[in-house]
Amino acid sequence: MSIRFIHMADTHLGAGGFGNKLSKNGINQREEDICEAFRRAVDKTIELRPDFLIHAGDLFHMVRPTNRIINLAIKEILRLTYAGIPVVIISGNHDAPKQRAVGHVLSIFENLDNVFPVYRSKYEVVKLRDIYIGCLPHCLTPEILQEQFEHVHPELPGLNILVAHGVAAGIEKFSMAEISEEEIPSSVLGSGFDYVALGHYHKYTRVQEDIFYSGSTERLSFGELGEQKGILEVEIPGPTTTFHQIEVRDMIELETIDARGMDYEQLEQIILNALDSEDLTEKIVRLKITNLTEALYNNLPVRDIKSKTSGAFFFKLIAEREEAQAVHLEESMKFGRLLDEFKAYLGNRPIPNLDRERLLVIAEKYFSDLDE
Ligand SMILES: [Mn+2]
Repeated sequence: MSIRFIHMADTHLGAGGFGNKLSKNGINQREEDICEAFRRAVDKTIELRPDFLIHAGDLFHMVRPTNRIINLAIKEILRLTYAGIPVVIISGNHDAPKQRAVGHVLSIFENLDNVFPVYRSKYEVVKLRDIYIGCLPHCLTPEILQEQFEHVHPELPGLNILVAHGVAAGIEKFSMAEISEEEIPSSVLGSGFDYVALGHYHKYTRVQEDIFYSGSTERLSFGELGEQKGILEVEIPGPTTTFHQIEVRDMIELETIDARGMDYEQLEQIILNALDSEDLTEKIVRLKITNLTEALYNNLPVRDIKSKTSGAFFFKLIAEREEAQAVHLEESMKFGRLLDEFKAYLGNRPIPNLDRERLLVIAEKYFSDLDE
């Protein structure tokens, strides 16, 4: 007997980021992007007609998603179960409350047929189509998680899947901010399961031949530049895996500009050429300029950059001084408004001993830092 299922993770419903653009419906467009990626992942799952779907954590981006997001999640999960696809979901670090009394948003799925949420800070085994699915959710404390490791083992004889959310021991390439959190030791991951479905790391990764991260379904940060997003189709015994890519908004990085030895005119021309070198329309774009002298740093052609990048979904400029650490300049609506208010405040107010234009340029930088 063989079983085919979908491994999905880190859908982060409710997350936004990359500016404050609004959709036609007046909702944060990035939040909409992330919902759309989930819808597409569900579409793909239904098209593939698997025996069931496993979601390895962080279905939601936060402990208390908005009503709109909860409604969307229920609708999409029902779309799966109505198509005859049972759903197993475990809690991730983003949707798990820090206090028991808050209650877990995944508990709403207890009320739906053929949806099996595991979120009670303990290891639980769900049996579906004669397959044992061992679920290790995000736990209230690292100590509780440690205790749960002892309960993790395959049920023999039978086919067994382990689902967990955290950092797989022995992987060095983790570069996410939340690294230190939960490490799942090799003794747990390698305890004889036919397949281990992991969540938390956003890059689709084969840890070992039978241990995988499906990755997130959209990009949550510039750290995910260049990564494909999607879901994994898995067949056991084997396992045999097929990655199915989900189309998401483009995120690009322009070639880094090294300003060493340039004068203002040269730098300005090179920046403008760089911004013309690719179509930025509706994309998330980043440009890094390194080795800026103090004088160049304080005189970046901010207005030109702004107008050249106005068609981008979001533009981020990283300007690095010669020796100092990077300072981030961000273009966003919030930034514009704040700066305009500051300009209005300044008005024609006399500023003795200060160059007004220069003050505005510096202010622009501070406001963009605030926006981080
Ligand atoms: Mn996570």
